[in-house]
Order: sequence, then C-alpha cells, then structure tokens
Amino acid sequence: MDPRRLAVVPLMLAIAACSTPGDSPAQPQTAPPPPPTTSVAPNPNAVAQDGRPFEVNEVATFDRPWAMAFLPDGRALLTEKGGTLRVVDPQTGRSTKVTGTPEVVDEGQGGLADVALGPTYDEDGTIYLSWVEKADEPGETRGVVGKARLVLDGPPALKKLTTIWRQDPQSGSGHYSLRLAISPDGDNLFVTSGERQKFTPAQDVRTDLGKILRLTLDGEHVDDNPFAEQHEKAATVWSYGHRNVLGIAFDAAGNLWASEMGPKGGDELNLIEPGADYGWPDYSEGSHYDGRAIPPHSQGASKDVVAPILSWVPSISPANLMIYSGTAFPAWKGDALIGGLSGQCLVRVHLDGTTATKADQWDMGARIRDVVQGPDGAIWLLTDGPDGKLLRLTPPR
Ligand SMILES: [Ca+2]
Repeated sequence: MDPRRLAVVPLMLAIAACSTPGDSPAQPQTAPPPPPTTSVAPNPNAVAQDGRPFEVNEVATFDRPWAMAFLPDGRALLTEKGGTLRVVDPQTGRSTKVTGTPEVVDEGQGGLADVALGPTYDEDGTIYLSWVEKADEPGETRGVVGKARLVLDGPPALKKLTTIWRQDPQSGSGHYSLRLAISPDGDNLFVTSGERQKFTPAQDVRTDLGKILRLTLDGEHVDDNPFAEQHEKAATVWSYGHRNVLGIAFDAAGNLWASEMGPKGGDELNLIEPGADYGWPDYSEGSHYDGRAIPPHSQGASKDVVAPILSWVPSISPANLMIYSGTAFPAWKGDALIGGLSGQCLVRVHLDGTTATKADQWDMGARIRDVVQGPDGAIWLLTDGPDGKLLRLTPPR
C-alpha cells in the first residue's frame, strides 16, 4: 500500500474534526487532485439548447464570493467578502478554509477582495490579497494589499502575512476597487485604487484615490513611474482620473486593459497608458445620479483626457475583466470577457491590437462578480450575493 495514503487518513480525520458547520468536507492536503485535462473538443459553431455558445454548470455555492485564482495543481483560491479565503476543488466544488487570513471590515462594498498568485508562487507560495481595514481615525477605512505564503502541505494556511500597501483613508464604504494584476515581466504589482466616492481626489496625483498604481512586489513605488519625481505620494501612480476600476488585465502583447464603473451610465473599457488622465470626475459618458450632466471625454481632448475605448450606456456595472487565452473557445482567443453586476451579463469584447469592438452580451440571470479562465480553457464565473454560485462554462457538446 502506498505509505502516503496511510498518512492521509488521520490527517483527513483531524481536518474533519476541526471544520465548522457549513464547511465542505476537507480534502487531503498531501494528495491534491491532478490538474484537469481538456475533455471536450472545441466546436466553435456549437450552441447549447438555450442558444448560447456555452453550457453552464453550477459547481458550488459560497457566501458573497468576490474573486478566484487558479493554483498550478488545478485547485483554486476563492475569496468571500466576509473575510474567508478557501481552497476549492473545482471538479467537486468542495472547499477548505485557509487559516491565517486578515481581519477585514465587511461593510458596504468593503471586505476581503482580490487574490492573485505572485510570480514566485511555484518556488515560495507567495500570494497577494486585498481587503478593507479600519483606519486610525474613527469611521475611516482604507483598502490594503498584503503578501503571504500559502502553505498547502497540511491544513491550508497563510504564513508571514504582511501588509505592503495602504490606501489613503476615507469615511464611507464605497469605491475601494482593489483589483490586483502582476505585470507580464513579473516585476510589478498593479493595484486599482478607487476614488472612495470623493470625486475630485481622482485628479490629484498626490493621493492614491482614483488611480491605477504600479508597485514593486513589496508594495513600494517604482522609480520610473510617471510622477515619481513630482511628489512622494505620487510615486506609486501609473494613471489617474479613475472612478471605480474593478477589472484589470494584461493582454498577450502586454497592453494593460481596465474596466471601470461609470456613474449613471458611462461604464468604461480603457487602454491604460502611463501618466494618462482618464477624466473622472470632470468627464464621463454617463451622468450624475441626481441627473446633472457630465461633459463627455471628447470635451477634454484639448487637456489630453483619454476617452474610453468602449463605454456602456445604460450601465452594465463591470465587475471584472479577463483576457481569454485558452483553446476551449478558440474563436475568443485574445478577447476580453467582462462580468456585469447590474447588467447580469457576460460580455465579450473583441480585441485587435489596441482596438476593441463589442461582440456579445449574454444574459446570465445573475449579477456576475468575477470571470476567470481555468487551466483547461473553461470559463469560470462567480455570481454575487450570499448564495453566490461558482459556474463553469464549457463549449456545448
Ligand atoms: Ca473615463
């Protein structure tokens, strides 16, 4: 008998004894499941019975899931807004809580947010997390980013969790943003930092509100950032004039794309250039919620305001975006997929170099919080809310 199996059984019993109600049965940590293999031959012309070019399978349910990142062994990390980090087996939907997670402020739009694997994950297990914490002044909160080592050769745990970046604190509980992306060269961490519903700070490069930031892997500013020589607080800023950027992704050519929540109408897909002004709160394709008009980006052209590549009126509320690189849906390779919250939709945008065209918008019947590509090229969605679903999209058979 494989001696490893003898070691696994008592470990499983120990984990099961420790699990709290609502936890799925624990998985043996010493024997992770093998990576899934592609079992479905792509057929770009196939449609499911409902006419959509994919089949939807519900795999599991979570409490307000927010983000997901696949691990090299085929499992995935999944955040729940209330503060729980889980290791999920996407083949079975079973999951195990990760210990050592930070204390989060779970209010309004704040909570545990994004998760991303560091470029050295294979060697040292480094992952990045973003969440919201209490700030020093009463009633103020801020987004933060932390770095930790994920240990999986026992009950899943975070070790050496350290906070490496803190957002300027504000009152209120909206527009934190807090999406994470590692640059293609593995040298930098990009963080989206929302304007916290304060509007004008988005135009001030001396605050990190309403910005996309470029940091070192330890959360420091980068010396050749566009405003590094202007002001200490501006040294982390990569682009500005943003409202609430919940999607950020690099394409295969290294272009950085970001999806941004507009006000009433005017959601945006932007191509991010260093040092550029994306217009908020002075310019938008939408209007204020009280009905006041906002000039369109074209009126800011003389001030070098960068207009979105695409915009949506009425809003779809883009929650995340990813660039598809798999083979399961070959016709979509290189395209952007965007999940819509209020739009309850999955959107495909055809990308060709730096141009973008709206291609598809599929009704999903639920608010879509995250869109992730699996190792086999399947597309995984998280729906929003207390019974948020993990959905697997595969080509119709
Ligand atoms: Ca804009």
